Amino acid sequence: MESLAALTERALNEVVATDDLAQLDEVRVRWLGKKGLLTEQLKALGNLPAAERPAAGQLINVAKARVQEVLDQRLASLQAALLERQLAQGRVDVTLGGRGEQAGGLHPVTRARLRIERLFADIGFTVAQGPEIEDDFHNFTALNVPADHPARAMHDTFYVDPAHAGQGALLRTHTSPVQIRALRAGKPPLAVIAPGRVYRVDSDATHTPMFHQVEGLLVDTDVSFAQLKSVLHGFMEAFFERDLAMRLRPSYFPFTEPSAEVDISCVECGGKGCRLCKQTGWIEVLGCGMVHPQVLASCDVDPERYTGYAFGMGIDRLAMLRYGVNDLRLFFENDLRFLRQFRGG
Ligand code: 2NL
Repeated sequence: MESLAALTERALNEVVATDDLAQLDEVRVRWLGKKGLLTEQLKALGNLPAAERPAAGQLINVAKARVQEVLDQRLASLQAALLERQLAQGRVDVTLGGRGEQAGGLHPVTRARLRIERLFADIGFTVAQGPEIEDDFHNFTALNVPADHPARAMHDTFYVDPAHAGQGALLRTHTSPVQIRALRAGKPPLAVIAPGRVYRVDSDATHTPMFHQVEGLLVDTDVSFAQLKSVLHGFMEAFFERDLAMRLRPSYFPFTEPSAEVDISCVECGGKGCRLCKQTGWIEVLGCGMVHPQVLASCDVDPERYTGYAFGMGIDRLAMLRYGVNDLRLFFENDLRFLRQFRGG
């Protein structure tokens, strides 16, 4: 009869000679399976005198463990090789064109942003961009937000190093720092809009920790609140492609004085009252005001000579209103059944 050592040798040779997972599994079953050749050895122990069984059984178990170990190693290396091959075959040519009806489209938030950019570019604004990781000066101090203002606290602002909340690098909470940079880098007259991602510690049915905002800033001599109101009204009617009523309510922002919140007549019911406008007939769409003299001074602009207006609005919200999306979270789930409805845009 073949010795245990010879059997083990044969099993190991078979394992090492396999070159795919199916073969390896056949080898495993042949040697270690329920009726495997090494397993059968254990069953044959009954033929031995009782005194010899424990020692002989232990040798067989050691042999089985050795074969199992080499088998596991082979399994790992065959799996790794298979993955390599699959990755090499699956390489995609990202330069290939789209395929007709399967082509993608722009995300509705992107569509809304591009629409806003185009409408303001049409009346002479330039589009500015800036870093999403900001410092305290550009995000808060230059905007006349005092050091003890609640917006700076941990519960509103994401700090890059949470162990030092309230100091150091932060994720911008609005796109105003882009305009601060633009104003400090250039000289009035200046008209910029700054669209982009902003971050706040806030997450529920109507707030996502990252959202999209666009802010506008115009600085020149003799800028009036009436100009601000007229530009915003023109923008809203162009964005929604319809006549709209607009009203301003007094409000407060540290960076503007006076400040106002702006409502438009409800885009769903036209002002009669519905669920969207909570029966008020009005929808709040933005905040605005005349740039605070302190903000101009922080940008080395003489507040005696220059005046300006500024405004800020949420792109996600405007996209919801324009495209009739009733749940903010749909914009962030990237469910293809939702996104495909915006194909071709
Ligand atoms: C809102 C309100 C607002 C501004 C943003 C601003 C920027 C500079 C100077 C002065 Cl550089 N103001 N931005 C002004 C008023 C309101 O946003 O509700 N945003 C979603």
